[in-house]
Amino acid sequence: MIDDEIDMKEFDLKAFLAARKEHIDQALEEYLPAPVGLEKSVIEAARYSLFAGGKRLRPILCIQAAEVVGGTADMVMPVACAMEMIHTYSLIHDDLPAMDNDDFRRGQPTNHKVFGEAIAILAGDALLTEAFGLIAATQKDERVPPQKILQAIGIVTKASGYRGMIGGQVIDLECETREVDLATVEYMHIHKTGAILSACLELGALLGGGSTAEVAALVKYGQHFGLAFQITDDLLDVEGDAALMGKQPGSDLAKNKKTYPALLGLAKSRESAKAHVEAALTAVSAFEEGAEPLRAIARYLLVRKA
Ligand code: GRG
Repeated sequence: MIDDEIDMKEFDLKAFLAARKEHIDQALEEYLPAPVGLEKSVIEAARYSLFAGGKRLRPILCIQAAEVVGGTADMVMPVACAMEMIHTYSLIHDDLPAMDNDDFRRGQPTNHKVFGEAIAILAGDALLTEAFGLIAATQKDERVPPQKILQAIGIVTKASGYRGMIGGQVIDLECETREVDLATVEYMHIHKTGAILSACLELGALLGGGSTAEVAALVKYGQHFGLAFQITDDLLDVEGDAALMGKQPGSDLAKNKKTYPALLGLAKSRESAKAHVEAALTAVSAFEEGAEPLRAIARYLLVRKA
């Protein structure tokens, strides 16, 4: 049992994240079919990106939110993995020539570089579609009421569609060719990156059986976490290490991306990331020791190298 391996008194975040990642990888392996049949190329392409070394941050946050309100990892594992599949689809499509046109991600050639554009588009589409099937399959778990599964589908749709990630991506692409203010950049970050992260916490808390107040507290944590995550991502693109990130820094500047460092400078961006991490910690202060992993993950944003 993963939970038995966690010593909350001497919390070792690295070991905790590694154990969680392994658990999630096993579940994803179970949910994704082996590449066989005439359609095997698209499954191979989806698996290539899904198992390319992602940190599994989104499913980990979903599981932590469930546990902190008294639920269990297995109750939310299908939904947690569905969110990782949606995240993976967004990265495959984001790297396409029509979008950011990136050749490398996580130190490996991007999906379209290996499988071609058409299969990469279809692999992303397949991951998004199958994610919803996986959420619907949660109905087999009698601890999760069907009403909550319907609510979860609404949350995922809002966070991943034009009211969330896709909306943010459109703003990101369209802002490359015009000047924008900090409020617009913040709005873009909240939608492009924050919506999915925050939805992971909401889904975990909801399906894990949290009260309305508990769900609201975890959503607040997710919103601040999302902003801190994206600001630190912007900072890494300026001052990160290529070997640790698996891609060259400086791509935001080269593409005229509107980022926190571009608008605020490095020092103020770091201050802003710190303020959002502190606000995320405040949001979960009522949870006491059970929220220690969430606290440690939020603090880690300020020192992350990838
Ligand atoms: C194409 C529909 C569509 C959306 C794209 C999220 C997104 C919108 C694009 C990703 C581009 C990007 C680099 C955004 C910055 C934040 C981010 C999502 C970074 C990658 O997330 P990590 O660090 O990735 O959690 P790993 O590799 O660990 O899975």
